[in-house]
Amino acid sequence: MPADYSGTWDFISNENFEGYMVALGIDFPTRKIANMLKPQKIVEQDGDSFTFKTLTSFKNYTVSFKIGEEFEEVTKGLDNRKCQTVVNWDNDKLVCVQKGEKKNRGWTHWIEGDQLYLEMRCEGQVSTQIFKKSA
Ligand code: VL7
Repeated sequence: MPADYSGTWDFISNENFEGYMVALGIDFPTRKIANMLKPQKIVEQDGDSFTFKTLTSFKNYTVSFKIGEEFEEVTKGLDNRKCQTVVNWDNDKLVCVQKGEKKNRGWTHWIEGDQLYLEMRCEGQVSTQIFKKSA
């Protein structure tokens, strides 16, 4: 049985989101707003098929994928780049590689207790967000 990510997860904390956004070339006013946000993650999981919704009062972002199947991701409303994206299991972690203009871009999700972790990587920057399972 793979890990179960499904559910609603509420933001707890952010580390170096600023550095990650700078690496993505996000402009200063947008970063100022984005740094204030407390995103909610809504995850739908059906076997190896996933939908991740990131919801905020400013912008929303949704991505759907199947484990091991590369697809074209357009980060619409974020940095608006095209990536060749693939997500794989690493034991119970979900490891995403976003091939494109930016080097070393991707993210990893894992669960510890009732907390959902997200590490986002771009160029040399690493940002970690923590979420708590919604009541
Ligand atoms: C997606 C934002 C910064 C633009 C707005 C910030 C609002 C909320 O990679 C992500 O999620 C994955 C893993 O859960 C699934 O897609 C995080 C948000 C990253 C990057 C760009 C700042 C403007 C963000 C929609």
